[in-house]
Amino acid sequence: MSGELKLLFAGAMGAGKTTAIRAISEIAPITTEATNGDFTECDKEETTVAMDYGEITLPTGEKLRLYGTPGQARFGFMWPILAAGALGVVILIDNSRPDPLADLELYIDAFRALADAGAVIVGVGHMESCPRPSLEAYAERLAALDVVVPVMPADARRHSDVVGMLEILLQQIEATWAYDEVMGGVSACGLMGANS
Ligand SMILES: Nc1nc2c(ncn2[C@@H]2O[C@H](COP(=O)(O)OP(=O)(O)OP(=O)(O)O)[C@@H](O)[C@H]2O)c(=O)[nH]1
Ligand SMILES: [Mg+2]
Repeated sequence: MSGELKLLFAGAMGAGKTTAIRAISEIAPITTEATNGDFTECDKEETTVAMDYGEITLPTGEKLRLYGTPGQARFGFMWPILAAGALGVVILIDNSRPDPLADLELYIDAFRALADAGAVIVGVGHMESCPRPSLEAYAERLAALDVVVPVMPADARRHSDVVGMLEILLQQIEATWAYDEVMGGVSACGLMGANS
């Protein structure tokens, strides 16, 4: 196996990137939380200022490295740095934000090469309290952007939701990037059993 196996979590402030990595990491995640000075954007106490880092073991025994981006736009310069060498990106959307479809568009644009390669999954959170926009609206916006990637409801606090997204994303990568070669022929299936 050459190179590291790396996935990225991206999305707006408060979308749940740090929460998702915390929910599934087998090691104590490395976080870079600082006091949130931008309550207009999101009213939570802390925000990521550099990155999150966690790990999960694949059925092969290999480590899948999980990186979370800082959501604040002023740290946008970190996104391509963290995306370097990533196999794919989980884009998390907070459906309670003012314009979640605009958020979707922003992050698809930011990770356009991976989206074009089908190496993206979109997870929509806070749907229990904010069911709109609907998943159909997301699918329509993705189609309008000429992007064919899965979109699903996902609560970043739930281990099964986050692992479920990773499984689908890895299968997607397998289908589009000759993932077998990258992974030494090992299927991503079986992740659901890990750390549950
Ligand atoms: N009710 C509800 N809360 C959620 C859901 N997903 C995430 N959360 C909560 O939303 C918050 C997300 O916070 P973080 O994980 O810090 O968000 P982040 O994306 O890392 O934010 P930044 O680092 O500031 O960019 C946490 O309080 C989660 O518990 C969901 O589907 N429903
Ligand atoms: Mg964070």
